[in-house]
Amino acid sequence: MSFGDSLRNAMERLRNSSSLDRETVKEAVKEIQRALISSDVEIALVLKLSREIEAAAFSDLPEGIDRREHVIKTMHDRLIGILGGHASPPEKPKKILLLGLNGNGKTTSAGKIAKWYSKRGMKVGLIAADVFRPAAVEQLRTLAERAKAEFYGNENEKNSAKVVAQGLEKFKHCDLIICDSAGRNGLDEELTKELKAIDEAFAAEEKWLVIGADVGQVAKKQAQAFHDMVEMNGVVITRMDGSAKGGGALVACHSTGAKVYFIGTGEKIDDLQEFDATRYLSRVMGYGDLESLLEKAKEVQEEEGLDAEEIIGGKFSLGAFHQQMKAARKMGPLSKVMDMMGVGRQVPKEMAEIGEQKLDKYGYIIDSMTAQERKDADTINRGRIVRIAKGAGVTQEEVRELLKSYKKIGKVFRKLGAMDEEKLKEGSGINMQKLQKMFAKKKKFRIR
Ligand SMILES: Nc1nc2c(ncn2[C@@H]2O[C@H](COP(=O)(O)OP(=O)(O)OP(=O)(O)O)[C@@H](O)[C@H]2O)c(=O)[nH]1
Ligand SMILES: [Mg+2]
Repeated sequence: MSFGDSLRNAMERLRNSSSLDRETVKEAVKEIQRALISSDVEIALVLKLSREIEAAAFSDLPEGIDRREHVIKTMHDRLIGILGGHASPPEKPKKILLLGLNGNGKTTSAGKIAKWYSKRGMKVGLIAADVFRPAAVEQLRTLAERAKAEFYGNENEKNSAKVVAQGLEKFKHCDLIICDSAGRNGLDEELTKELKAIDEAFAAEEKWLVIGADVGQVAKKQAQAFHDMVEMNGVVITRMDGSAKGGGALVACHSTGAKVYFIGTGEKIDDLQEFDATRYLSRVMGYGDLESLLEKAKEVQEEEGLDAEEIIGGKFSLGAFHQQMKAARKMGPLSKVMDMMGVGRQVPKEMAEIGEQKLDKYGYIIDSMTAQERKDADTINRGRIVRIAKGAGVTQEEVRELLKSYKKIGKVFRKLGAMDEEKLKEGSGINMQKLQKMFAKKKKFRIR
């Protein structure tokens, strides 16, 4: 069972039990322990958390406070606590040094962070201080272009501290300078020496460790070592989009006192989000992350001139379906969007992974329909399918496939209770307010 599933089970066990006896609390605590341990959280911390929850469960409560809610709230708050709460990234940092072991995502994150700040109006310069891997300079140069940031690298210089000094000289006019350093397989003497030299030359106030969500048990050791080496004070956790949920890495980094500012959620330059433990918890537990989704929708809206309501709200007709699929793809793979809505698991795989080409075809098919057909898919009979297929230049099978997909997605939303059968027929299916209400309902027992 996954990290999130176990946590959700524990919460629901408490919520649904007829009486809140010692046995129920113990079972729920056990479930939480399993979730944390399987996510590589240190045993000592897990035990401390368990004791706190059990103590809260059977302490004397002031009158008027419901014991069940009190336990659930304690559990939720303690989990948020060990995950690190929320720390907004510094608003106007001057220099950021990125550190980490091989392949954890430093260079990719350097590009993402550059774009994040340049979108917020800062002039950003990127320095490639990785003189260790020949391709590293080129990798960062390409990313800098995408991030609309300036770039400095020097393939002929093998002393990384010198490259840093040259970069600093070149970027005097920049608001923010980000320095990408080289990784090594292990925390050896060579790496320590090099990073200390870079640190001295760069003299950044922000030193961020970049660490993959999938590093497992060694997260604690790595975080501590980098902390001791250069007093790193910030963290970026990458590969949060993978199967590892990063619980161990989060807890480990938080325990060094460094703040987790960002999480990487994919390989693309826009796949970077501010970290917020409450949202994170809600998402891994499968309750969705509507706030992140709305933020994404807003960005797409601004960049592409699309209507946010159309993207995740609006009428659920075939026309809107196509719009939504198109817009959703701009926000990332549909599977990820669905995850953020908390319905990831319920969406058929073939739908979640729908490709660009197929989406284009769907567009032609929908264009060949009459307004009435677009509004009410039930009116599309065999004869109409033949006509639509001809008009769109596709096979009848493809038209049927689109109709099937549309119905399946409709079912998912219906199941969520975000819309009812009658409303669906009227074509006023999912709307944002309803979705929000639904999330509010789910949030209720989280007691914020
Ligand atoms: N899925 C996913 N992949 C990522 C993420 N961040 C980085 N990657 C991938 O991880 C791999 C390594 O990323 P790099 O940025 O080159 O890592 P690095 O730490 O600079 O590596 P070295 O310079 O060799 O030490 C690349 O294939 C990236 O595309 C993320 O958030 N999600
Ligand atoms: Mg690199």
